[in-house]
Amino acid sequence: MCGIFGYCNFLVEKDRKAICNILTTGLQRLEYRGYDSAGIGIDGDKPGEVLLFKQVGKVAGLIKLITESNVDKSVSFYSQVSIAHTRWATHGVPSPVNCHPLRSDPKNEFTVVHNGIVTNSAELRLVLQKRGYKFESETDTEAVAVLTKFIYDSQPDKRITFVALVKAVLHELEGSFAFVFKSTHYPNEIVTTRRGSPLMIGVKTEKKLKVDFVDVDFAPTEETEPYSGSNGLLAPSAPKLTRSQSRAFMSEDGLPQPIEYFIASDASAIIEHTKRVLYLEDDDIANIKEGELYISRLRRDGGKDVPRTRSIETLELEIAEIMKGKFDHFMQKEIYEQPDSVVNTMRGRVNFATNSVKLGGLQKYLPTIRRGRRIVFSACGTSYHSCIATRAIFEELTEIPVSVELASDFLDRKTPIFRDDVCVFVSQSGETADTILALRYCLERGALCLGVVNTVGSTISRETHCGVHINAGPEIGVASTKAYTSQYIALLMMALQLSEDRISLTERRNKIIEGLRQLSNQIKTVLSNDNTLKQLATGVLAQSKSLLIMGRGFQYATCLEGALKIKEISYMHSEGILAGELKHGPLALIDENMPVIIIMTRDSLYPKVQSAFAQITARKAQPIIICNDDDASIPTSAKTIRVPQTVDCLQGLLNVIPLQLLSYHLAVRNGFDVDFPRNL
Ligand code: UD2
Ligand code: GLU
Ligand code: MG
Repeated sequence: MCGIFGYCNFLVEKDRKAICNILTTGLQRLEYRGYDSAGIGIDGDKPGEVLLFKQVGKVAGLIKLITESNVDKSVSFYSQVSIAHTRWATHGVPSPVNCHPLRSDPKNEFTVVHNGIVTNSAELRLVLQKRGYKFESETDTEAVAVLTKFIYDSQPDKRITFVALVKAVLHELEGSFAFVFKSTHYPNEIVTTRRGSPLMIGVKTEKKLKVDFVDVDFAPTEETEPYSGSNGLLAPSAPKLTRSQSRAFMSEDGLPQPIEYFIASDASAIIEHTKRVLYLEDDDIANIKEGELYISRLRRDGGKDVPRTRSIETLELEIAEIMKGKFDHFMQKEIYEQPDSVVNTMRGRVNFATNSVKLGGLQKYLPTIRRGRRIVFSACGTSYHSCIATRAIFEELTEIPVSVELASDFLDRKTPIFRDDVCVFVSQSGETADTILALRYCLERGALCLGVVNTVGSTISRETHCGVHINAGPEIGVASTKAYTSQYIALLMMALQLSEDRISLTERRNKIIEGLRQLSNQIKTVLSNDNTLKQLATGVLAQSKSLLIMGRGFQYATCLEGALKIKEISYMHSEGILAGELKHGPLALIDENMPVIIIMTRDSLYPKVQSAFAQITARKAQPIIICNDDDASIPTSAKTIRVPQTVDCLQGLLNVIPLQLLSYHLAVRNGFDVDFPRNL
């Protein structure tokens, strides 16, 4: 999820100081993505020696560590490969040992940097530990480094190529990742690969490249695919070498030419060195060796519809443009990341084949939680809304009473808390002051305390007895968007797992899990209607001073969260109103001038929301309706925001997205800095 950078030079002289500089500058270009620690791996003075520098905190701290170390910075290298990483921890707290590069053993035979999550790392770790391999970190990544060494060690003649070795490793891995591998057994050689996480290679030469693409080796023979199936781990065999020559890097006269390569997860780290960049596809394996770049495929068929060349493109972007991709603001980028972030939250946890959910962090505590006499959620702001959103499904699935508390109010009231209470603390950063105080209050009273946080190693993550990391990736925009949908899913997964022993609810659970499976694609559909929202923001709503958002049941939380986003980002007055409460006051606000959004997606409360709709239209309001895309009962004259239908308890995940987008467009239209709202 965070930053990868690698540097290879061939026949270009660089001293160690310059190399470290290139690496740390590369990392600094990736800093905007958010991270908790940083590290580099470079060649030592003796052949076969690799030096690692790792530091928690900012890259500046890493630079200090390198500067103050007594390694000789003046040593020159004509050819070398080095790797660097900024980490956003998912497996193991931010600490120097958990920092990347991770290594296979104390001699640094294999060192790896990794973005993403390897979901079967616990199993791999067990297998490897049984074979006597030692682990020093808590990361998923270390299992990959050690596995590489294990496969290498089990080659009788050690003649396996680096590429074949990495292929063998990849066949054992599940999850989403980008890797760069370095090894003392393969000096001046690097292997890099990706599956579901971006990776690109910049090329810098004096002379023009011969062609502007690299051929991909589709490995027509058995030889580069040593294992079939995933139990290959137990029976590795030595593959022979095959490799296609890449035309791009040959010099005209056939002599080797000086060249530098920059590997990165993001073009912003490459652009200052070269504008010539090649993007890797999923399951591409790139190998840089003796100044040449080879690309091959993990599987023999190479994958359906995968092009047979990778073109070397010329980037004409400014760094600022790259950082936000095609987006103008981080908030917008993060809204658009949701099809991926929701999958990352479920990765390795929801098993769609068996319709089951397993949150590793809660496993041991399930009986205690089930025995609890009530569940108390405490949170602030958006996190509080994720609790409101999932409260009903929690109660339905677990049959345990649930209360939801604003952390500050919870403390003000000095609420009674007992030993058999289960208290859940939800916070994106894990550092929300009021939520931490509420947590400590409950700890003192002996309750079981659970955290639901995005930041591994944060105060709430550390001080709770157990919990769930939502793995949504760093959130840079100050307004929380993707963290909301991921918290929502994390809480829902918790409810699903807690109810796994209730046979009578099997069908309900299966429907929800099926809904989760379709979620990512449905979010894409919602996002594709962004233009409607932009039109609303620049059209009917442009001059509004106020906006009411109403709905009920599962959608009440959506109303509150939508209204919060609008207040927070576009500084417009907005209120979320429970439609059932209309006649007890809020109806007085309604007339033809009051802008209203009403959430009318289909669920069991649909008739009741229709009656609220009738009440407000009777007072001449002209509400904008959030409804399902196939709902024909909506008056044709009404303005609608259409969303796909899903299971009732998941519908809020889709319905909130138009409101996130709307608040974004309203803010942009009013000329506000979306990423730095004025109150924060
Ligand atoms: C965990 C581990 C991972 C690996 C994997 C094996 C971490 C961050 N993840 O991923 O290293 O061993 O299991 O399957 O190390 N926790 C709290 N409070 C919170 C959030 C989490 O105490 O607010 C605890 C949780 O109970 C667990 C650990 O932190 O013990 C990791 O939680 P997770 O959600 O990352 O767990 P999982 O299984 O996805
Ligand atoms: N899962 C890896 C870790 O926790 C990599 C995280 C990242 O993408 O930075 O160390
Ligand atoms: Mg803990």
